[in-house]
Amino acid sequence: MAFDDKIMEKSIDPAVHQMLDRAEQLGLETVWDRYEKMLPECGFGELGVCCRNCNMGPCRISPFEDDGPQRGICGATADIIVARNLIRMIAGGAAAHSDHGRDLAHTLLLTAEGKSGGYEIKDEAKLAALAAEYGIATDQRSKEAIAEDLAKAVYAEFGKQEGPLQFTRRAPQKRVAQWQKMGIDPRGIDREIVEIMHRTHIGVDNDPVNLILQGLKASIADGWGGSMVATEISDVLFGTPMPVKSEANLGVLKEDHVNIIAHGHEPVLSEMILAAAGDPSLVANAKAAGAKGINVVGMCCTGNEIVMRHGIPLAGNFMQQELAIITGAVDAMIVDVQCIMPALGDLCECFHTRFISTSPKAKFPGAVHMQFSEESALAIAKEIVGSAVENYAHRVPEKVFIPADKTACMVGFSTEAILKALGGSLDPLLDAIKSGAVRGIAGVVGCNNPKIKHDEGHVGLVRHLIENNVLVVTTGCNAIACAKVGLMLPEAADDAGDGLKGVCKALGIPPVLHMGSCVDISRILSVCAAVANALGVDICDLPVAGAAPEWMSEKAVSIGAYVVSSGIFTVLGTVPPVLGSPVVTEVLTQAANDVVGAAFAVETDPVKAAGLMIDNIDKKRQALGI
Ligand code: XCC
Ligand code: SF4
Repeated sequence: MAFDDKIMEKSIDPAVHQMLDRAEQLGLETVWDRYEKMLPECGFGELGVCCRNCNMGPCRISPFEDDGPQRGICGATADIIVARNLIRMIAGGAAAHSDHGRDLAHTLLLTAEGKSGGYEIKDEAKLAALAAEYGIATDQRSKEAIAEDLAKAVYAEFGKQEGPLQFTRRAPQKRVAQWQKMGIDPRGIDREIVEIMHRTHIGVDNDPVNLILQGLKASIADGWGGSMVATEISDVLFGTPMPVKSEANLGVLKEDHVNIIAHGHEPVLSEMILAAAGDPSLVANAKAAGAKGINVVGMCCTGNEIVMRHGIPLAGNFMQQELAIITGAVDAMIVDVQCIMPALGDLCECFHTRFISTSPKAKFPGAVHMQFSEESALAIAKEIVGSAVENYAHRVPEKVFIPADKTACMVGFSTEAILKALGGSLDPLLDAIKSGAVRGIAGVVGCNNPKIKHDEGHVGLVRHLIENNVLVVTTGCNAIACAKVGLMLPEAADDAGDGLKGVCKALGIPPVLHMGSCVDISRILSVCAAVANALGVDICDLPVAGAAPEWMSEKAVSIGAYVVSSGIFTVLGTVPPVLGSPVVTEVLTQAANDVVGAAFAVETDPVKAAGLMIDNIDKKRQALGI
């Protein structure tokens, strides 16, 4: 189906085209409309040169050297203001990921103490491995006793005053030594975030380089701290993902079922929603109401968490959350935290959809708040699902329009699953890299952003990489974009270059491996560390690269910072608000190489961005002599 250019240019996804057309017919506003109304966006903001850190201001620095203020009222230059703003974004992102990790640690502790309402320890092997990493005795001890010690140990990582963070020691020795030399080996997770807030208060740290170093330090505490805790403890509680088949895109909604979308981030909620949706009495209620059953689907990173562990279908990525409501077929949109648009409330009022918030940390206009608590998790989840079932009767059939589009995918490539696919050791992968069949590995991650044609940045970049024999690992909204276009099927190997194609066919894996939600970028770090350790080199020596083609969130800024801090060259597809500072721009794109062995590049054209990544991979191959 073809629509007018105004619709076609917004996304590459046919489901999105149909839903935007539908929105237009119904006179409904979406994120794309609000983006257009916002244009031109604030030029000072784009450059990062406005400051509101004290009430002498707000101040903004003129981009023209001979016209307008060159200093804030306190005397801060553009370099200082840009650096402060940037690391405050890192603080926001690191806080979000880490608070997610903290919630998992809390749930593990409650579960170990027998106080949680429905959780169990599902992966004892992982529990034992993590206990060993923390030096916790496992011999002759119950899993609850081990889990209690582990939960307390990881819980303590957040409030620690002195380092190191245990998981940072997964990094190669050389990497840790470099962090120590640069003073960016994090102490406690919370401590580094708090120190950003302190240093960026008026009149504290006014050296742009010193500010950025603290930003890197806090970001490492996210990637190798809070995010890694979130991933590892989720695996202990809910199981380590293994390959599983599923489907992606709005076509996973079912006209004849109660449709529940779990949207947000933390599996603590979504796992229980799933459990509740299987409750025979709720299913019976759904049937009594005339539905064939209860259909739970996921959105954004919550979607990634439950597709990886249970094969629950993915309804879509960030830019599709409003479109899902506009199908008129969603009986409940259940959310927890992060990436949930406050616009959903008004939109749900145009349909029968019940918008249910659950976290004490995240309330929304127009939402019904049904507060979730780990202590009575299953009972509350049943109430929430019950409310969705009850709402099915209010669905207006004339308002239902579900696009048919959905694509099969194979997901669930945790580090453990990748090792298993390789036959238990990294060697086949290392051999394929050495022989050149696999040129290198790229981590492609991150959000959607209306500044970029939806999913084009993601898919264009990933396709170019696999055509050039670069194996892609992905998380977040990029993963969902790839799933929707069929890149996560073993058959997609046919779209890859000959070398990668051969390797994928031999192993029966897709050329694009879904490694999970955004906190699961920590899985990518763990794989990189394992490969570097196996080769006896640092991560910055590996033929790997990272990209966030359509990033928008503060979390993505923290991710970019820790990926670069880990030694991985990273290309950003939307321009970060730093160009107002020559110093900050230079540090991020050049000087970072001397500090952490990697730097950022900005490239909005996806094919050119892939080209930069391939160049970097080739350079590393050459240096390794392979
Ligand atoms: Fe959010 Fe995690 Fe970005 Fe997607 S990729 S828009 S952060 S859901 Ni994390
Ligand atoms: Fe202006 Fe300085 Fe206050 Fe920022 S901290 S608002 S630059 S006076």
